[in-house]
Amino acid sequence: MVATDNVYKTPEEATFNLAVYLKQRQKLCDTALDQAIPIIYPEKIYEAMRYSLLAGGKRVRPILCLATCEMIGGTIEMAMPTACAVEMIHTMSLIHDDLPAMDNDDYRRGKLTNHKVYGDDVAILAGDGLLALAFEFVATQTPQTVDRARVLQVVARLGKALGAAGLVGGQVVDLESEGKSDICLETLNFIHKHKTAALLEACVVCGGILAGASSEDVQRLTRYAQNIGLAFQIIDDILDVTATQEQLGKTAGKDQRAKKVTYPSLWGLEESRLKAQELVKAACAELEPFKERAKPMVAIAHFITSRNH
Ligand code: GRG
Repeated sequence: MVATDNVYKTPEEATFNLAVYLKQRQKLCDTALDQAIPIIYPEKIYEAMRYSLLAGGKRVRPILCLATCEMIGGTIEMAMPTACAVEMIHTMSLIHDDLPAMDNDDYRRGKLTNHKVYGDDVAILAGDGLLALAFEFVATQTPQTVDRARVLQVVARLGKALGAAGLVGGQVVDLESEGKSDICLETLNFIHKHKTAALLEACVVCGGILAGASSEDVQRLTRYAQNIGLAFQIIDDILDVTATQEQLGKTAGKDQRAKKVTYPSLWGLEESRLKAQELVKAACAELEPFKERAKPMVAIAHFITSRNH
């Protein structure tokens, strides 16, 4: 008799356990990130880069990158350098976002922000160092078995997601909108599609490209990621109102104090939650053709709306 995967498992074991999955994947990512940046001369910059990178984020972005690569038929090894790169880029954007010239925050990931520990000058350079390393890492560490044309596409997609057409553009409109009470839904959507959703989209699509996703798959992955990206930000806005500093690891209630227009300020908390759930449902519908293989990606999408930090 040929045993299938589930023959000797209880019904609980046979169903996908997201908590266990996330914990395992976080550990894999943390180990790879730790090994990516050894401390050499000049020690201060490597220590500053490691301080924020290894401060213990949820690792949603690298986990999504690995999960997409596996769903399309690739391996963790193929996508790990890109997964590390997206976390380096994300951390870099957090370091710069927290600077006095930007959002001016004292806490991040439950610790003092990078500039509070190392000063503004080194914090800016730590971000720059992480950004440069991200691209070097994808180019030099992706296994040679992965087609170089795919690696080149990943580099191009990451660059686009970060620049003026992505995070940088979203941040500029966010800064311009500060203190204005007449920000409309279109502008709010522009900010978050660029500041938050663009990088999540790059994580998912790059994971797929490394595994050889077809153009139809890439379109599905793009729509999945855009939907979870916006849902992620809606929940981020809700948590700013409802969660504590201890839960968030950063200052809570900041949006209200800064009189920022947010999804809850436009729609209210309940309507915002419903919209986030609708976006997650639409995202999951895109994964139907991948059947059983989509289980982790579907569960991660639901985690985005059920998380409390
Ligand atoms: C990328 C070149 C370049 C510049 C950066 C500062 C800036 C330009 C953009 C700001 C981007 C930003 C901080 C967006 C917010 C995204 C967001 C919702 C962050 C919270 O992410 P979580 O909850 O955090 O995944 P953890 O700590 O768990 O990783």
